[in-house]
Amino acid sequence: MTLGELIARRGPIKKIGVIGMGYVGIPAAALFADSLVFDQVYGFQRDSSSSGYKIAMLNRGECPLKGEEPGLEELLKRVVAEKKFECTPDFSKIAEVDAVTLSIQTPFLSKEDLLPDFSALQEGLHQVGKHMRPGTLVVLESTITPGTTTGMARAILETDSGLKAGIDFALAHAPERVMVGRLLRNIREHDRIVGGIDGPSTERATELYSPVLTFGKVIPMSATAAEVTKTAENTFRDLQIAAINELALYCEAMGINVYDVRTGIDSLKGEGITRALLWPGAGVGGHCLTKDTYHLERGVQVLGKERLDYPENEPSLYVLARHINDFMPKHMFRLTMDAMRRIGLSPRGAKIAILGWAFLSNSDDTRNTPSEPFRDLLLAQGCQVAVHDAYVCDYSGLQISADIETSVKDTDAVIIFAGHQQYRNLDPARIRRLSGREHPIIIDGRNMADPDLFIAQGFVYKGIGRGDKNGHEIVEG
Ligand code: SAJ
Repeated sequence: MTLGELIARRGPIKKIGVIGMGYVGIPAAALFADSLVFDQVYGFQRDSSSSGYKIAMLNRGECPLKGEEPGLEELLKRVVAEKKFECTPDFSKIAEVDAVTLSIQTPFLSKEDLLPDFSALQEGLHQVGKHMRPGTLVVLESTITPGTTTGMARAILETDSGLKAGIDFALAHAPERVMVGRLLRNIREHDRIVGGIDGPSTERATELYSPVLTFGKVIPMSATAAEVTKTAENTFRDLQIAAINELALYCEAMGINVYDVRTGIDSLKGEGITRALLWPGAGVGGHCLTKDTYHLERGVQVLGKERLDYPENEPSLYVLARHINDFMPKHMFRLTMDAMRRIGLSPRGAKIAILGWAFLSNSDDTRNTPSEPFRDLLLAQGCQVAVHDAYVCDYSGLQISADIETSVKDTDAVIIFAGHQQYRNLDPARIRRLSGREHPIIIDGRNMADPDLFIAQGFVYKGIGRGDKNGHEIVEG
């Protein structure tokens, strides 16, 4: 019997399992459960010390995710009340489902070697292999190195189940594309990349995801193409940011304003001739853009090393882009040191206020924040550092103030690192008074300050891409 016949004998997908009750799995399970097409959804969650609490919470219809997720808690309450969704640590129930998805995080073991930690995902795959029945559809939603679905995942599932992918069960990759704060909307409205290891797998996965899409549509392709799509969509965003960051560095060196140049370039409109200009800044954080380039790079090494034709002795453009973005906090540090030299201030003992610890504007998300390497460079010079961020409550071992005036009081330099809205209208005269300095320093990493207003108040100003202002005369009192 072919896989197609096995699936036809099993009939339409009615019972679904979602493994991993995190910011991807919970909304996915709730939306499957809310669909009239499906009868029952199990949310599988390990009863671990760190996450086991979610099981009881979810079964009460409560959402364990922090931060606002419009509509999610009401949706959970409804599907729990209708008994269409149940969270359970009993993975043997995988034997009951027609389709099971794995939404398990794949962090990097360490920033240095950039190797992904697939251990949690592998544990989930072992559970599926152990319990799944013939004819089941298995879908990986986690961000994975290209080659993982047809490689490691397939191997674990086949070994543990004794079944063969593409013959006894369907296997696909459908990468998540959700952003916190808009989880439900993203799943419903974004197009869904669905990549099976073969035609029947792609078709079965399309049957699973189509009912939850509203504006979005399914884009079918191979599993490996789906893995490359996900990692490359973030690689390209990182590349676009690196491109404008490099232009900002050039403009500083040439004494011009990168934002004038950006406006000029962006004026080139019309089909096919526009340019993808993003915004220069103090650095790139988060857990998507800082990692997915390295997933893609490893994928091409795993899948295409012998066949890859590439300019000899040239580094990957994408990895170079990563290095440029990771250089920006160091550039912010050099701008700070330059400003100190202008007023003969020694870094040792200098008091610095970093405004913004989150990696994203108006967010509390601190994952891989570029503020941290900047802070470390200052500490290595003997600076005293205070951190302000009204969105971030705690960060291991760091004192964070939510009050700007406290943060900038009696400081030599104010460094804008995040583009939080409240940093857009800082009052130069007030900041100067609070600093108690004749010539306080301001380093603008997110184009939040008007250089002329601060310079007029006697500040030493430096801004990313502001080659037109960074060498300004210092205005005496
Ligand atoms: N950044 C810049 N300049 C820019 C844009 C961003 O320096 O022009 C910096 C931000 O300050 C931040 C980092 O890059 O430190 C990442 O910003 P981001 O807007 O890309 O936010 P992320 O990391 O949350 O990216 C997510 C990704 N979504 C998924 O992986 C599902 C990404 O694909 C989305 O494009 C992005 O959200 C988005 O557009 O919101």
